[in-house]
Amino acid sequence: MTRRTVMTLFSGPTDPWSHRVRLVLAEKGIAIDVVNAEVGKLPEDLLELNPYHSLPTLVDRDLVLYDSRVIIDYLDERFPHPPLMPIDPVTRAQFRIALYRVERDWYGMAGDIQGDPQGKAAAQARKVLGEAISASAEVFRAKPFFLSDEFSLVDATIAPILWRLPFLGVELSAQAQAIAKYMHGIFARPAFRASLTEPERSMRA
Ligand SMILES: N[C@@H](CCC(=O)N[C@@H](CS)C(=O)NCC(=O)O)C(=O)O
Repeated sequence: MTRRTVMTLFSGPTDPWSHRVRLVLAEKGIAIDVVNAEVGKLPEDLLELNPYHSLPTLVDRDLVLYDSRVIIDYLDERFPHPPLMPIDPVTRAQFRIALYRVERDWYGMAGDIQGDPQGKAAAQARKVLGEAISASAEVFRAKPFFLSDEFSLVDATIAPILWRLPFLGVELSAQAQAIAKYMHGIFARPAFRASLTEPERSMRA
């Protein structure tokens, strides 16, 4: 096995779960070796390290982490500045519920679309995902970030899905201007630009 001296992230170049980890790394300015990988053709050393053979996977010396949520929680604790979660227990719990729902619902539906774009499930997922995101517009009206004046792990989780909407064929309702404004702000961040791979960049030409 190759000796890795810095942290390594095995990342899918178009995978939204990998994208949120790349975004957290960029927001915190963490230097890391990003290795592009593809499920089904994973490097030999990764197959040994991660029993689920999934992306993303983070290797930090002897520590091997998989599941993007475990990875971003580790990064936020290991590199506390800037903090990407609120301090107060009630607000933390609200942010965790938001993460849970976006992971389950939005990522779930995006996965249904990407898995079989021409299928029946994809057509239904496009409609339901568009409605779900549009219905959340109110949340983005009052503050520049998700219920906050600061960028958080919730924003890092939402942004990869919003970036992919045209690519996924998902449309938002005309009433969702607050989301358009939110997207504009997030996508203009230098860290967001830095988080994008080449194929992701071309999802919004
Ligand atoms: N909950 C996981 C989901 C990641 C995921 O679904 N990754 C896909 C790549 S898009 C994968 O590795 N699939 C192969 C597998 O799980 O066997 C996470 O957050 O990391």
